[in-house]
Amino acid sequence: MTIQSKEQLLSFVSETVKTTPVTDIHTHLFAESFGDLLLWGVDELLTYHYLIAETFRFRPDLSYDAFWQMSKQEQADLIWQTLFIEHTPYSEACRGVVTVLNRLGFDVSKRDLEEYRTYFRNVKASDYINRILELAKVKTVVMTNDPFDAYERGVWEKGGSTDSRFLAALRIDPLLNLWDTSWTKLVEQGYQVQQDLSGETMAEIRRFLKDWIGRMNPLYMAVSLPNDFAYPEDSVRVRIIDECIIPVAREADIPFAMMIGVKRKVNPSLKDAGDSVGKSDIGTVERIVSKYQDVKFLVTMLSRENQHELAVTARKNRNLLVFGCWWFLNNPSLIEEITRMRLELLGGSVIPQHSDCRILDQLLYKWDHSRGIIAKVLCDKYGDLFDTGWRLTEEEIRRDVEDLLGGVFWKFLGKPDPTL
Ligand code: RAT
Ligand code: ZN
Repeated sequence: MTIQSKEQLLSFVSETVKTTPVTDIHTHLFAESFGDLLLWGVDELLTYHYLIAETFRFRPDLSYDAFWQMSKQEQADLIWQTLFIEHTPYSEACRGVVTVLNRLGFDVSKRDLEEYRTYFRNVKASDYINRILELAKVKTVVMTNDPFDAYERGVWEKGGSTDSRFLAALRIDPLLNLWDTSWTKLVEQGYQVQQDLSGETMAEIRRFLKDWIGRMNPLYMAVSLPNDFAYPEDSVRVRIIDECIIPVAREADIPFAMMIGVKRKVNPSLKDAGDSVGKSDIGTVERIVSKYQDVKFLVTMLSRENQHELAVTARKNRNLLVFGCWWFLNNPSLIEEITRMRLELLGGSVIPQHSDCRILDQLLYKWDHSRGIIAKVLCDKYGDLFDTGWRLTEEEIRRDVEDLLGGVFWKFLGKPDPTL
């Protein structure tokens, strides 16, 4: 049906973005069969590493050791007191907790942490997974699966995920970023590799990757890379990319996802919260994606400064799909700016957002907040067309939104969306 008035257009777009089910292409969530790796509940929400970093800013006298020695509940109490009671929770990560509690039906004006805890003590994981995925309208979650993690390996040996809503991504950070310590872990898993990459090492790394691809059936292989990642370069990392990752990605026909721009451990005392951001050289992305045009690359970059040139690079290379507003970019002001710019340069050939959730409940806020912004940008773009006399049908808007919230990803993979 063709939409005739601007008012009708804007309300249809907002409603469609709000209700269209999402494929969340990068999270740190897990299916229930992964046991303790799946995090959920209010104490996990409050001890999210984004909030830990914010708490230390208001607690100059708190020693790092003292904090890490506390129980999870004590940490959560301190974070709640510091960020939600003694200050107003308007940072994006704090606001997220409030959005989640509100969406779960709590009266947030009471600020009663014990009431939230009581609720969570009485919920079963499987029911909660259903409730959150339904409320957040997330149909598929892509996990981050680490073959170097002994506990997780055990889960895969028992069959991995039996829940079709949770799909795998093979994460290989240690292989590319910490070879000096990770090569022995390959040896422990039965691969004949040498630290100096000699002998059968490259063939064995390929065998390792292919074995894990066979076990996990991942949608892509992924790595986070430092801001000074360079390509080409005379380094172990680049040799492994050229001789192992690229040929295996090509053969398995899965993309290589590069998440570029992290400065790991700028403050190691903060643990997971101690990583930072640095600007990267877009030339590195340009060179690798144009050298391997028959391989697919999913790329996100962490620095705001790299966003425009990344979108331009995607215009030149159809084997490059830009995704998400990652980590420190996952803030309303930046999501809006970046989404607007990407839609202007790339139309709908982009994945505007992923959640990066570490705690199941966060799906509620990460997607609610992002959907609102994506809708706003789309309303502007459709509105501009409307003003010229261009008319859209409801079906066309539904198609566009479904593409942005998952379709583009599945088409890029060359796989049917399993939920359709
Ligand atoms: O956003 C985060 O929670 C970060 O700590 C990282 O996990 C990042 O998203 C990554 O995937 O490396
Ligand atoms: Zn992540």
